[in-house]
Amino acid sequence: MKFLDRFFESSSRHVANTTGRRQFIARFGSFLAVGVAAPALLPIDRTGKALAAGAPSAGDPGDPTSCDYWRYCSVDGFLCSCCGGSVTTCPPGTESSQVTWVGTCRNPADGIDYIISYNDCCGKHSCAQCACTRNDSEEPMYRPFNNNDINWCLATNSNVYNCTVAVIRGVAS
Ligand code: ABN
Repeated sequence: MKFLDRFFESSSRHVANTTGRRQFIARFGSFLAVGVAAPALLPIDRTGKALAAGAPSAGDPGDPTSCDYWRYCSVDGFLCSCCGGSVTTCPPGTESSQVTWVGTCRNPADGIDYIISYNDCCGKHSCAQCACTRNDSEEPMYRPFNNNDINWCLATNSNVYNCTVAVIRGVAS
């Protein structure tokens, strides 16, 4: 604490001696503002929040265990909601891929197009339940993030593909 006292005293004196009072207050003010604002600018992993994204406010019609469910408009794989997980959560013992492909699906409840990411859940074994392949807005393999025929279990502990979740990432403009 003494060190801090001495540091602030000497730096305050230095600034006060070499500048005018108004300049000193202005500089001290910007120093405080940076200290308060900086933590807000630090990078934050928002994956958890995105994975927890809930239903659109107008409603989320349909059955997430059915391939007809609106969020699956560009899915290719096994539906995690049939594999012990849900439409947004991986089954216990599996891990969500952080790299993924995205599609745009229209929610029939509000007519809005949403960006959906299809994260593969990785580990254990292939779920092999509720196989679902729909290709709305899918693009060829040379645009991999818009292609659904890829095993995205790449940067995960296991490369074994288990099933796929469909997470709303935002509204398509
Ligand atoms: N992303 C689903 C998937 C996994 C393995 C093979 C093809 C597609």
